[in-house]
Amino acid sequence: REIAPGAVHVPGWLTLDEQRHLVRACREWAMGPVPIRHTVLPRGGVMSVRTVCVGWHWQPYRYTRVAHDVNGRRVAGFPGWLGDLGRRALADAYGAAGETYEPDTALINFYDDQAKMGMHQDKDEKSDAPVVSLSIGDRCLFRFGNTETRGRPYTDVELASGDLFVFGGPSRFAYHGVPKVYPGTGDPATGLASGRLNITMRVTGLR
Ligand code: MD3
Ligand code: FE
Repeated sequence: REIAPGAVHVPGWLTLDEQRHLVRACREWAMGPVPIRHTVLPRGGVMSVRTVCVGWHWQPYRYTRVAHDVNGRRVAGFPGWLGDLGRRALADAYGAAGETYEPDTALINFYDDQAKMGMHQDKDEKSDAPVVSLSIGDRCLFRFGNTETRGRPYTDVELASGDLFVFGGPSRFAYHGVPKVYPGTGDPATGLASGRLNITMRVTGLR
């Protein structure tokens, strides 16, 4: 379960009911006030995943309350129940130490059959608090690297629907990516007919 110091994988952590609830919430967030979209990078690249945020809006490479890059509207608030889920996730992955975790933003990524995410570090947060990741829908190949380079050494892990992953301590600033999703491997009973959903909770360190 601990694939590197501070990187803990808990397969099948979410119940089917929790997955259904999250899918329904993500579907509503995807429709506004700031609709889900392919993020455009500063040098013109377009990400293949589609992203919607709650709490704070991530635009490469900063967090704002208002989505200047989409429609100028304020993002939806970060719901209390999602923070509760994050604290429970931390407690279950690490044993105690979840009580004080106060995530204030969630990035929701939707992957269609072709979408992927290149190797990157998440360092736009001004906090070294852990990241909680929840996966729903199709399985994917997740690549967890090192803090020094985009390349080897890395560890490949399959992430499936309901899996929890927590990245803290020395793993918080490691390179990671999603080289591929496996189409048709999800359970439609989650409410997601196809594709993959990933929800990450973070502490921005902003106020
Ligand atoms: C390790 N998302 O949103 S989740 C991202 O599946 C992101 O959509 C991927 O990378 C996805 O930034 C991977 C696993 C993950 C998320 C954040 C991390 C691993 C992480 C932050 C630090 C270290
Ligand atoms: Fe990331």
